[in-house]
Amino acid sequence: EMIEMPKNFLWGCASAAYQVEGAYQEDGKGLTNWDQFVRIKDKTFKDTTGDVAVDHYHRYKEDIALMAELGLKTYRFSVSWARIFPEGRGAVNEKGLQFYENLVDECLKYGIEPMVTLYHWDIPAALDTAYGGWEDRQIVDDYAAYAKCLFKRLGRKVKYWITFNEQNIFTTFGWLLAAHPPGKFDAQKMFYQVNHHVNMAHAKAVLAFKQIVPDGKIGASFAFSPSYAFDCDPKNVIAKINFDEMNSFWWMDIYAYGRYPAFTWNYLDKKGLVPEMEADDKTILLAAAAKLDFMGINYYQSIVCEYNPLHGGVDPYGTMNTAGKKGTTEIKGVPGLYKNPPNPYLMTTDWDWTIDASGLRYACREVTSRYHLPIVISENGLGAFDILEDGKIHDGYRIDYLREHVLALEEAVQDGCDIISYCVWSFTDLLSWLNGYQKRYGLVYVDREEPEGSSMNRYKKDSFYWYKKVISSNGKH
Ligand code: BGP
Repeated sequence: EMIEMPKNFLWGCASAAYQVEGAYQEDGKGLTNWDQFVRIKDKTFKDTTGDVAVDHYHRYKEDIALMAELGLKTYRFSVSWARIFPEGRGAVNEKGLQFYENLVDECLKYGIEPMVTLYHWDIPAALDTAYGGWEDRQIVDDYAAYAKCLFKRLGRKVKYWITFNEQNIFTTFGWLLAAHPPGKFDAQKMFYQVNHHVNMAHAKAVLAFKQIVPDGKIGASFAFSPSYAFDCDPKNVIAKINFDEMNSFWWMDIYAYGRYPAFTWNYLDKKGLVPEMEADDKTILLAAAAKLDFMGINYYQSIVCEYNPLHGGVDPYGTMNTAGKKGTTEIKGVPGLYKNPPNPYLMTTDWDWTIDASGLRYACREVTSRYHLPIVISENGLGAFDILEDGKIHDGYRIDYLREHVLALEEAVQDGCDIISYCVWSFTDLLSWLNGYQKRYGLVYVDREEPEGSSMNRYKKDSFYWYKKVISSNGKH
């Protein structure tokens, strides 16, 4: 049964700059890694870029008015670094700052709390050219300078901040799977070095934030896939804990504790993969962790873990399903540690993501008992092929998905978890990084086709009206 959520609970929706804004060359913005990557990659979705996206850059007023109609309490969006610093560092572009200040003001006008992500995967291309972006230690100070600039400009108006969106995903896809920029494959040593740079950038931003915006709240958003052992075979249970250490705690422990977990560190040490660190890095990481205000969790699915032999096991590099053809995902794993077979108990989306509302409750419980921090569910939603008919979108499947997840969240609150926000991914339809525009997540449909070219008209889906009732009843609906 649905319950009322705590007072002031932040019902929200989320987006990211590259996925919604468009206007990729306007008002002095520099090019980003994604502006370049979509042009060189041999894509499965041809001719798709975020050049125009869903034109949120020009239509933010219309979009925020719709958010107000929905009754939204918070809007989570990201800032494109290259709008603020077209060269990544050096001269500030006032027009870029002004755009985000306008966006923030527009939210505040309707009593919508802005929640700002500093980095949702688009790095100024100039920094890649100058020194290889995240691969070079210089990025740490450049990111910190960018973060400070935003804290100073918007810190009085914006209370909630997120340093990084899904560090685990952009580094894995960028340096191991060659699916995101810079498109490197199996670059393991660099992968861990890049992650250390991101950790230091995160830590320095958190420390600066506490100086500049002492009463604000800051966290990082992690793509957390809670895992289950395939069964009670002890080999599979060990596979589960191997998976957690390598894929979850390796990142979340840094945010919350400021140190790397022993198992992973040990494993990497044996393989010669531990990152280079500077003398006071450990102190900085510890200091930042002590100041973290919340753990951001993006939850889409749970994972199953099974024993994977060192020789003859499956590897991490199988086919991904980016076309929405069910059953085309290959089983992946790390030889000697774990593999991830499908879950026989769960249904999947067309992209083979498991649908598991209990997993959200499980994730909240696990984060609460390991880290004892407040939680922001910074993303959760269903990607589907939606059909626009006579101006309507009957997405009952999305309502079912969201209802079960909200219910699971309410159970987690009753279990004792301190959850302060829930953001549906996404508000409007937007660009899916690897799946183009056909995999839709929005509560609001965007017609990029009609009548000719792109009308960009917005249509409220059935799920919009459903979520509106959830918000107005504070979760009781
Ligand atoms: C998360 C990202 C989002 C969004 C979402 C849906 O990993 O933070 O930016 O894209 O996943 O994923 P996809 O678009 O691949 O279906």
